[in-house]
Amino acid sequence: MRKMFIATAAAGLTVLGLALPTGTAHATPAGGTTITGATCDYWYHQYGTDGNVRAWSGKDCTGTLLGAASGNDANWGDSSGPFQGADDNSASSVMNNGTAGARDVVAFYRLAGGGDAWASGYNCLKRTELYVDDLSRNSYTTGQNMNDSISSHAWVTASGCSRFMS
Ligand SMILES: [Ca+2]
Ligand SMILES: [Ca+2]
Repeated sequence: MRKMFIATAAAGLTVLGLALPTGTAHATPAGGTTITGATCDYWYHQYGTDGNVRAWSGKDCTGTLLGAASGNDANWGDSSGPFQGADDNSASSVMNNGTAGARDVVAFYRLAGGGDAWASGYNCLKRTELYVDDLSRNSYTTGQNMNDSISSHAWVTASGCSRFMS
């Protein structure tokens, strides 16, 4: 029994010893990039308040710049406007480079369809929030996660939103 106990304890230590460095190695680069928003910070300083909303395929404003829009786009998956085709259900980070005004908040919708999309879930990004480097931290008014699921957007007033992204 004693011999068996020692063997088990040793095996347990080996598992811990192997698991800790591996877990740390994986968590640090990914977590660091996501949390600091270093690339989003860079792009925000490039674009400033040029009047557009932007979205990227990757987290922290990396991957493909899906589009930049000074107006609304009621369908990110159609063949017109600043967001088209594969832009639908692809955004993992977004930025509000809007200029101060009445409609300087961006509402992102889970579905396409303009005004009709409100009921299917939305969440709003204020100018003062600047950007969201990881959409998976946010959810729509209907509860669904926002990562890889935005299908349309519109510039709205803050008073028109009941939920804000962070
Ligand atoms: Ca994505
Ligand atoms: Ca479109």
